Amino acid sequence: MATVSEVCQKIEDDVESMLQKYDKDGDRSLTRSEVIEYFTQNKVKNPKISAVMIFKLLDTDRDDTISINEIRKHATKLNQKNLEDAITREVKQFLGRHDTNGDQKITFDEFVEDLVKTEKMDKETAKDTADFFFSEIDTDKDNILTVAELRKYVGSLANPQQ
Ligand SMILES: [Ca+2]
Ligand SMILES: [Ca+2]
Ligand SMILES: [Ca+2]
Repeated sequence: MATVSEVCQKIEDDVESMLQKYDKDGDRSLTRSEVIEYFTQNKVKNPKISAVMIFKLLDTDRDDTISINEIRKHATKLNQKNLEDAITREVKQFLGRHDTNGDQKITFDEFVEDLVKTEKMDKETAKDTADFFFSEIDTDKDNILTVAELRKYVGSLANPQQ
């Protein structure tokens, strides 16, 4: 059972291993000739056609170069299922900790009360902490955290932009 950050690590590892394989000149992007060269060296049948397939799959902006972002997008897609599962688990854990009345929503007061009770915070610190969480997660600003908002938040942590 991988956590969200473990799945993210796996995605980054996949990106690195792909670069290690194909990226001859080390500029962290792949040209068609780099891919063809790799296939030729590894005795893949029809290296040119195989390269066409790879570019069709990965070169989404069709500039004939596979950028690191395009590689990452592809690796994310391959790990999508694990990522979704990890997000679901983490949202569930978060609800399990803070949703005291079990309605699948966390109100501001519920969150504050819970912090006071379980984290032994004083009321002021708890409010500040809750303020921080709600400013990050409560996108529609109704002072209630829903499952959808939590998923979006956990998912956004999972998409490192570089
Ligand atoms: Ca390169
Ligand atoms: Ca491209
Ligand atoms: Ca909300």
